[in-house]
Amino acid sequence: MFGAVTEKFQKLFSSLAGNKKLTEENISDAVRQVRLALLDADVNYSVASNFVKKIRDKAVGTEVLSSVTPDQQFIKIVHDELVELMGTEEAALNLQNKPAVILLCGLQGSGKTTHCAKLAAFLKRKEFQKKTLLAACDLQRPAAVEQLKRLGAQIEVPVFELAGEKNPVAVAKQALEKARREGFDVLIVDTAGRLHIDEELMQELGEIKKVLDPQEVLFVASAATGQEATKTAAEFDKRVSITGTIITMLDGSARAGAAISIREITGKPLKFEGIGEKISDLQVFNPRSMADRVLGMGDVINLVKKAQEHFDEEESKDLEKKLRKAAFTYEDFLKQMAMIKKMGSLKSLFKMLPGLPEIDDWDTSEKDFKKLEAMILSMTPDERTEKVELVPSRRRRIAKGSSTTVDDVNRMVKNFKRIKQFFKEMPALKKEMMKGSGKKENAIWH
Ligand SMILES: Nc1nc2c(ncn2[C@@H]2O[C@H](COP(=O)(O)OP(=O)(O)OP(=O)(O)O)[C@@H](O)[C@H]2O)c(=O)[nH]1
Ligand SMILES: [Mg+2]
Repeated sequence: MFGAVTEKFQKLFSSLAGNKKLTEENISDAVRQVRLALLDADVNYSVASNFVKKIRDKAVGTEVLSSVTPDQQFIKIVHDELVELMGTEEAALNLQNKPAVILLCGLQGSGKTTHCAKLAAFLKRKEFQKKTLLAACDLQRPAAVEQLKRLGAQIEVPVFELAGEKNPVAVAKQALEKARREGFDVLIVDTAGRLHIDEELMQELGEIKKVLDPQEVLFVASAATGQEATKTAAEFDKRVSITGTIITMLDGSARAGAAISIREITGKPLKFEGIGEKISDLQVFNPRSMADRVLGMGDVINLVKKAQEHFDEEESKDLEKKLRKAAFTYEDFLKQMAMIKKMGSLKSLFKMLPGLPEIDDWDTSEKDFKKLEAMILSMTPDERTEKVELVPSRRRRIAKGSSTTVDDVNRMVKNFKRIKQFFKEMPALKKEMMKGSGKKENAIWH
């Protein structure tokens, strides 16, 4: 999915990769390219313009974490903004009525009938166990009622129809009465498709809505129609006030445009996505996962997120003070390693840290960390603060006290000295990196 736009983004980001920092200049180039990629993906023009304005503002004011590269930081900004654009959180269905009525509407062939059945099957699942009635209110197409009945039989959900009835409003009314009478939890109503917005059918939809007073009016949009779907969504919203969108056909060679723009244009959340023809091909729309897929960069985003989450700024500042006084102790070392351990893959992170070539062989596995902790706890206060030298006899004692070997202790001492050195050099290294960027120094390695 989203092959083209993902590829464009990847090219764009790799072109940024050589830069040491995000400058006004390389941002403006990258931002321009993001805009082109969005327009190419058939994202609505004003949505794309607003979007790039936001990422430009954000990127310019952002401190670059030195544990990640500028292009990664930029990807994270684009990702977060995409998530924001598509709604941040999963949107729940409103089923606060008995029966809760869900009305599906949309253009011809967008997937309404199929998604009535998919939703019914979804609500039938163990977690929800909703008793659903499907109503066949598409009387335009001769085969429509049969199609819904077939799908209903497949998932063992009853379908209400009125043979011979020509007026869908009458069918809707009676379906609701039946659902009330028989204690259904949910009534899902299929409606006729329209080739384009057409006055008569819109009016009919309005009347159906009036008799049903539904909790949800879901616009079914085929992702394959790109920006067109956005326009239609806005039109349906104006006429019948939708409560959300189901975006379908995301499994095809869809362009990302519809998925990206619909929420911004209608102000109504994307609720579900259809990802295939099978009944089970339905999932709750998740803005984060969609943004990951659009960018095709889940790994990098997680890495930056971890870097931001797990480095405690306060502790880092504290550490800086200590370093100034050259009082970096084994206890600080342990704390530092604990922080690093929380971040997961140390190797992948350190590979991206400029100026840190030789300490990528550290192992922060649970086992090694336990050893490290045991060794430091076996040291006397004077040893931990380097008031006394760790002569061989002391190293033997530490090894014995912590059930490790003298080799382990030697390795720990070596690593401690390396990281201490690294922190000492850090301010100079940072200054070098930040030269001319006009940015505040990063939060991680203060
Ligand atoms: N690949 C794919 N096909 C889908 C998806 N949803 C529906 N379809 C297929 O798209 C075709 C049209 O789906 P329908 O559910 O009949 O669409 P509709 O909106 O009810 O169409 P009308 O009633 O004619 O307006 C069917 O062949 C479905 O199997 C989807 O998410 N992915
Ligand atoms: Mg249909």
